[in-house]
Amino acid sequence: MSTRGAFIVVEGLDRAGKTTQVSALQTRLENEGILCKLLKFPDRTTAIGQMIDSYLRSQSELDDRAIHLLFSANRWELASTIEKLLAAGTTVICDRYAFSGVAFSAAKGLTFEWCRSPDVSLPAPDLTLFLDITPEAARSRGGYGEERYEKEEMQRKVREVFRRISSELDEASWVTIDAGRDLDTVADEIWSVSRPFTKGLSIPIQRLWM
Ligand code: FDM
Repeated sequence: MSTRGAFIVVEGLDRAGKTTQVSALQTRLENEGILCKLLKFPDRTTAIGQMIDSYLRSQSELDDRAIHLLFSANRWELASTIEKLLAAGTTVICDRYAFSGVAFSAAKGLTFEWCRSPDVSLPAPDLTLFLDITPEAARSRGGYGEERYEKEEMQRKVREVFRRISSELDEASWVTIDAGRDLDTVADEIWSVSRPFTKGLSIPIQRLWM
């Protein structure tokens, strides 16, 4: 098999600096001349994404399972794009993915197994960077925003589910980064962990939770 691009997912708690770090990683890749594409979930631009956006901004109400399935459908509508990019040798960086799906819905009380099922067989990340921050550090960064899940109690529960996901995954593909440190230190660690993956991979694209 010829070399393909790597699929790198960045997950994290609110206030962990995820958006900043994802764009710093993209800049470093581009500076190295590595072809890369940045994606973000939820992708609020699609028809499904607009329903998700309205729910997150509390402009509509949806059953917990219905919104969970919409988040998953939003990934499925981009799954073939991700596969094509990887096959063409592009490194795909993704701001949130299926792990957020499980973490937020399980934090609301849905079972872990039920939450995973609609995402089974999506393209699996080769590397997931989990930007971890304590609720106390998040508070010291100015607290949370206005959207539905941006509340301290919810973030605590989400963090617990992320920890469970981390304990059940292969250590090589899931790396927890202490995002409570200064931005440059975190960016350097993200780069040193990601760099080996950017040289291209010769293994087939893996499938989630199979
Ligand atoms: N979120 C995100 C979910 O609940 N499920 C998912 O599958 C995904 C991808 O949506 F609170 C939540 C996480 C977050 C919100 O995220 C929107 P951004 O990164 O703030 O746009």
